Amino acid sequence: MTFFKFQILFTGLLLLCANAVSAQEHVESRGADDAKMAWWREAKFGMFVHWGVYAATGGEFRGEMPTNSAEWMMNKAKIPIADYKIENVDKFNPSQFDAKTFVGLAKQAGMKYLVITAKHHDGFAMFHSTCSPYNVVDATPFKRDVMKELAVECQKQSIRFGFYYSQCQDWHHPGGMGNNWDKTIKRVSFDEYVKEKAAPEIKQLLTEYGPISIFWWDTPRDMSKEAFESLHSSTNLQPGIITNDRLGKEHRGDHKTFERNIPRKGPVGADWEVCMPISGSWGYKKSDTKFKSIPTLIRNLVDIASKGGNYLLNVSPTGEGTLLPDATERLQAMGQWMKINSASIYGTTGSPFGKLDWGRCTKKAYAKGSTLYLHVFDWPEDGKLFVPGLNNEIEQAYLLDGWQALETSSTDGGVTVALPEEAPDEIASVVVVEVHGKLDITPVLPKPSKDGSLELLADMAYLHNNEGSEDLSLLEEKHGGDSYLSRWSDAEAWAEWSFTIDKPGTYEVSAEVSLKEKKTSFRFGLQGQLQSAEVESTGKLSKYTETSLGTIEIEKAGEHTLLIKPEKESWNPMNLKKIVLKAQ
Ligand code: JFZ
Repeated sequence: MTFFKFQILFTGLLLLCANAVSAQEHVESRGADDAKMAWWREAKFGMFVHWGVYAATGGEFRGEMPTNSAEWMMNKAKIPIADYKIENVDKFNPSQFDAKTFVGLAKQAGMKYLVITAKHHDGFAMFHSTCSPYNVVDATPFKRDVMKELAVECQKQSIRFGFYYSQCQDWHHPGGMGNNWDKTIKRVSFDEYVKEKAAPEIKQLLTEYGPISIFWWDTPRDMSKEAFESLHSSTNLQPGIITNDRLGKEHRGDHKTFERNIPRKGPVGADWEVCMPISGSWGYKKSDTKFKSIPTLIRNLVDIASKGGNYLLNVSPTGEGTLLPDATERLQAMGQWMKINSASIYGTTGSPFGKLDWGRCTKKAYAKGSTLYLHVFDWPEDGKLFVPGLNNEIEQAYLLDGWQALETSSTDGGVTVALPEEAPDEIASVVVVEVHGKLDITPVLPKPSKDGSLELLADMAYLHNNEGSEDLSLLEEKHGGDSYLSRWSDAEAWAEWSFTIDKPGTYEVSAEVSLKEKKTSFRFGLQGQLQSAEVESTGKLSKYTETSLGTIEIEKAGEHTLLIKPEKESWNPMNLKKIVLKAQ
């Protein structure tokens, strides 16, 4: 069979599967790749593994701990290749490593896929590379192809398997990027590195390790078209493989990546994933005790799912080849929660609501109705869970843990679910609400209080910042209870707030801001009637003052949107806590 025919057959099979699913469930379409992305969207939760020879010393170099994240030790301590070999490569002997136990732990946690560093920036191949002896089989006392062992085991345990590969940075090959400290390197071109090492290694990974579901590029840098093409083309070797957005600047891949932080809102119409270390460092670091708490980890998973994304949670095997008990315990606790609650995570899509006071929501939409999974973080003391704006007829409501039926009552503003006194789970209890028909939810917008003033807080803003990517800097951050817009260095990034009013008229607009530079200018107001404003320095970014910006006319009652857009020529970064509208 030709490769082309094979591909048609394969795509056909995938489409068949996808159709079988959509008969029951209306998965939100995100375009041409629906069939290919189906398993990944369903999965929601994966394990990321940073494992390399840096783990042999736990990120330490001759008694010094040079870096926050252990896999960067060679770079941060400017370790020559020869010394890295003596201190790390020669000492890498993880005799306790057992692929079966390791993959079993991912499975126990409820993770559906595993992505591991086949080669990180240090250039060391954690597989039996056929083009460079700088690899775990030929260069370490361990001599075992750990990628092969994991690939085999993942297949056995039905965990999707993927490789992380640092395609541009390679601190070992003389053509790789990033090593500017080892003066013994006799430089060759980057294209030569791609030809001699990156391309053949990637090809090997995609042909000799069974089915590979994910290829996870990292740290894109400028490269020639030819280099880009030779790396990119390899991914065709695995039909249906999913790639991230970090191959090159113009390469969008199949999904966006968010690093360490969860975006406030998921990007619209795109697949995305948050990768995050379970502790502080990606690679195993001896002194790293910054393990995230079990509640944080579970709530992160829920939070990400409620925004429509996937959670790729990183763990860091030690030089012995095992995880620390801190990591194991956390994964097991997540697994315990998932055992009861996974129906509220797998195969769900993002919340149809705005911000919910008590927690998060995920959903599954079907032809005849929808299932809402209400994740209650803060169990209401009065036993009444209010779901704002929900207008649908309720078919039934119950606790996911134990299926205890719950009474509901509908009012104008939404639905109230009567809860038992005790939360089934202190971290996140799931209340399932099944509704009839197409989802009908009235967005709950802020409106003026009785005295006629309306507060638009930072955490209510919609930010136009390319979903928090680095290229448009503007973030909403929390600091001791307060939320504020910050790091607004980019004049292309802007903010908007939607609200409703019942009294048309003149409103005075003021803003609580801070500003280090002398002054900054921007435009503000309703769409189509923006006006200029300027605010003066408050001395430092941590000092806020309330300043009047001017007045605006609101001609109709109902829904409106107020914007703030930097003035490109005269913008200086300001922080903003809130906007206040006062009826005149
Ligand atoms: C990269 C690596 O340098 C790091 O060691 C780790 O593997 C991580 C998963 O990826 O680090 C990055 C990459 C991208 C950003 C930040 C750190 N980013 O886009 O903000």
